[in-house]
Amino acid sequence: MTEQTLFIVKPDAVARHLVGQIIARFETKGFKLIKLKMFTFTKSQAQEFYSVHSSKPFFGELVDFITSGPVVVAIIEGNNAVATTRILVGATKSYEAAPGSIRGDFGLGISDNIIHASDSKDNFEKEAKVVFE
Ligand code: 3AN
Repeated sequence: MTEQTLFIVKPDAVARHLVGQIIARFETKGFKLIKLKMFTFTKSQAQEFYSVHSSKPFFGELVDFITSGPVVVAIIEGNNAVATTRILVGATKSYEAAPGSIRGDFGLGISDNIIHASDSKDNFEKEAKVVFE
């Protein structure tokens, strides 16, 4: 079923000049780019974006990291976009992510884990509002 999702190339990956390679993975897989933007999160935008994690011990670290430099956010469209994107992204802890996944191939960190992707249609809609409106 054709649907949309959102991913964010995080500050670590932008700083390491991985933007092109990461976007290419989604285009090669068959997804269509719908929106693309480079920007830097403000603190309040980051707190809203990650509000589902506000009670977690790593919330402060998460907000500090995502606001630490520019990010690239994309909305993509294609078959089964939400779940398939999560497979392409890989496990949260990059050092455990499977080779072949984006985190598995490009990083070792947890906060600095290369890429964010919406984990549901509801969260995609909420996240798209925070970053594009
Ligand atoms: P994912 O990004 O794989 O959906 P979530 O939703 O469990 O992972 O966590 C959101 C973000 O919070 C992760 N991308 C990661 O940057 C950060 N995070 C998750 N677990 C930890 C942790 N134990 N320590 C520090 N940061 C974490």
